Amino acid sequence: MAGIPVETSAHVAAHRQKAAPNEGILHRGRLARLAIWSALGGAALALSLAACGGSTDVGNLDAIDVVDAEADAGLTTADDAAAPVEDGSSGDAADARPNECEDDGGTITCGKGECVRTVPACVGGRIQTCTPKEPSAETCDGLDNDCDGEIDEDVAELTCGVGTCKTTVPGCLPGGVTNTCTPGAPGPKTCGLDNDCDGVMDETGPMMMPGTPVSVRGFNVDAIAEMKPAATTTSSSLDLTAHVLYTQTYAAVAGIAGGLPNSGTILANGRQYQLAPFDKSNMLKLGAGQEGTLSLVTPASFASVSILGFATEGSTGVSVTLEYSDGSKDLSTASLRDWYNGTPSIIYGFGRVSRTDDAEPSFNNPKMYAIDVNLSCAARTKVLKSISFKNLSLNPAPNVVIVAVSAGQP
Ligand SMILES: [Ca+2]
Ligand SMILES: [Ca+2]
Ligand SMILES: [Ca+2]
Ligand SMILES: [Ca+2]
Repeated sequence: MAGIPVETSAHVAAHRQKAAPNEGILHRGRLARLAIWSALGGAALALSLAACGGSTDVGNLDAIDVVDAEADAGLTTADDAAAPVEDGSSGDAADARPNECEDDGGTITCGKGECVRTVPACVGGRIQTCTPKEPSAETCDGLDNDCDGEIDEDVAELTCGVGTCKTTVPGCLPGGVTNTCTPGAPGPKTCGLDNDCDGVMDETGPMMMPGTPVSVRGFNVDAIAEMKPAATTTSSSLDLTAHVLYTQTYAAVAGIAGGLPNSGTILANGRQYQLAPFDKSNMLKLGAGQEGTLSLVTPASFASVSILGFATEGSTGVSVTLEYSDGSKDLSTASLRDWYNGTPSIIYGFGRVSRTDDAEPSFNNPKMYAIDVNLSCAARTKVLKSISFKNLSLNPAPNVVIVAVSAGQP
C-alpha cells in the first residue's frame, strides 16, 4: 500500500480551492472511502502530504483523482472534473451534495401572468433555476401583460362629451374587450352648468313652471265690468268701439254666457295669473308710442316672468323692460296680437261687451296672450322691482293692454 496518496482534510481543502465550482465540496461517500485508504496507508501519509502540499498539482496525479478512479468505479457515472452526477442512490447521505438532484420529472414554476415560466426542476442531476419571462406593457386583452398579478389594470380610461354630458368609462371591459365611450344626453339648461353640452356654461336656465301671480300696481284703466251697466263699472274702453271685458257675475245678471272668473284667477299653460280687483284700475292700456310701468308690491327674485295681455285694433310690438333694485335693466321686445283671432292664445271664451249698450258678447273672442321672459342666470339673483312697457306702434290705432303678471321662482 505504500505510495498510494491519501487525502486528509487539509488536502481536501487545498483540492477544493482549485476545483471547479461543481466540485467544491467533497462527496461524503468519497470521504468514507478515504478513511479506509487512510487506515491501509498510514505509513505513506507523510509522503502523500508532501506530494500534495504544493501550490499546484497540475500535471500530477491528484489524490482525489486517484480516489475517484479507484473508489468511485461503479458508483458514479462521471468523474469529478465533469458535471456533478447522479449516483443512483436516491435519498441517501451521498446525495446531500449541493446542486445535485433527482431527475424525477418535477418542475419549477415562476413569475405571474404572461411572465409565467415552467422548467424541469432537475436536469442531468443539476438543480435548475427558473427565470420569469420579460413583462410587456399592459394592453386590453384579458391577460396580465405586465405580470403584476392584475389583468388589464393599466388600460387608460375613456372620456367623451362635455358639460354634464361628459362621461368616463373604463378603457377595458372584463374579458379583454375594448370599451367604447358614449356621452350622456343633453338636458334642459340650468344655471351654472353646461346642461346642453355645447361646451359653454349656460347663462340662462329653464323657464320656471308653473308661475305664480305677482301682485303689481300701476294699472291705469278699469276695463272689467263686474255689474251692469258697464258704463258705470268701468272707466275706459279698450278699443275704438267702446268694448270692455265683463265678469261671470255680470254675465249672470245680463243673462249672457262667458265672463271672467269672479275669483279673478286665470290658470293657463301651467301658470297662474291673478286679475286686479274689478272695481279698481285693473289693466294697463297703452296707446301707440305710450309707456307705462307696473311696480311689484313685493320686489323679489325670479327666474322667469309671464305677462298676460293683448292688443286691440290690430297687433303691435311692445318692449318689456325688467327693472331691478340695483338699477340695472333687462330689455326685450315682443309682439302682442290683436284680441280677435290670434293664436296661440292663453285664454278665450270670456266675451266682451260695449260700455254703451252692454251688447255683443262673443265667446270665441276676445283672447289673451302671454309674453314669456326667461331671466338670465345673473338676473335671477337680482331683485325685480318693476316692469315697464312701451307700445312700439307708430300708428294711432293698436293699443297694448297688460292684464296680469305671473313669475317663476329661481
Ligand atoms: Ca397587470
Ligand atoms: Ca392585459
Ligand atoms: Ca351650454
Ligand atoms: Ca270694474
